[in-house]
Amino acid sequence: MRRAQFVAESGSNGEWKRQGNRFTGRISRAATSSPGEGPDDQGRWPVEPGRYRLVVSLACPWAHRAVIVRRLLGLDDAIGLAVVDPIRDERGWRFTLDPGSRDPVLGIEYLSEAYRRTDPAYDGRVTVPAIVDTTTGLVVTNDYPQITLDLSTEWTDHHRPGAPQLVPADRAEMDTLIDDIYRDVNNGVYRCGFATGQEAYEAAYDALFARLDLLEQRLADRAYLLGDELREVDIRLFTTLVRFDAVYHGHFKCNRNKLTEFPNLWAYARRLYQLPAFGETVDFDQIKRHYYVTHDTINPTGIVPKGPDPAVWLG
Ligand SMILES: N[C@@H](CCC(=O)N[C@@H](CS)C(=O)NCC(=O)O)C(=O)O
Repeated sequence: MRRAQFVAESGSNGEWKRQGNRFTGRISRAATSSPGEGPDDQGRWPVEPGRYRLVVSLACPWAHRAVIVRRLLGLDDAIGLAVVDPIRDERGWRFTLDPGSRDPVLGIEYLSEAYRRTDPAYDGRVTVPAIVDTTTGLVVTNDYPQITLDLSTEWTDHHRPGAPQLVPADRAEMDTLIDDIYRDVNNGVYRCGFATGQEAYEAAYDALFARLDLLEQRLADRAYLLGDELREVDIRLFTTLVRFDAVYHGHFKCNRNKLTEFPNLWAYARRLYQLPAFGETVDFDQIKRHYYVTHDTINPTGIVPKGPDPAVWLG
């Protein structure tokens, strides 16, 4: 068995098993604590515009979801955004894009400082996205699947007029699709890329392309995955699709097809890209540098490929 990128998350057959999310606080309209207070006895923090900071890397597909949802819902003024350098050093995600290399609101140089303040014993990977409380400096949540759902359902009082309803009243169909896309596509590309056994890689690859084939068929007669309306699940698929040809096809060996070779998926992804909340939040330079430079077991030279030409997204 070869050396894994993340040894603690590798199974005995070389399959990749993502760590769980350590902080699962919720910012909720049902919180019983008053403004300025900490979480209530059920771990719910009060909804308060201006209080919380969403920490992201623009490279990261899980964080990118939250960036898009915040923008679509018009929560830009209600929830601050902190963007880390796409390249971590030995202490992890750092605020080197900010003046003085510190987040101007949280006053920290590394995201790990907030994690450690919240749980001094934490020894897992320090991950984005995370929401940090600016009054205490504590991490409220790094539970990325819940973060975007809560922006839709708990922050409605602060949405812009006409904001899309990303979470439908009846969630059953969307939740099934979200699970399938997470397993086979969002996390599937990582299971290809981080596999250290041939069989584990091939199983992930087969599941990934079988799912993309189904999604390609699904999009033959509809604008969005669930019909005529843009939903949360579209955002979740988009953040993987937009990275596909630039990173996953080569770096993670997801190379049966390029995205541009799936007519319906490609048209769909480009249509989304042309909406400002999507296209204006995509940073191909940060995306490519993050993956190709930081995964040194997969790409030991750290060379970042020049292509593909991002202009294809505008056609
Ligand atoms: N929280 C999840 C997903 C979020 C995630 O993986 N974020 C990546 C960036 S795309 C990250 O922060 N990685 C930090 C690291 O690997 O040390 C996890 O723990 O795997």
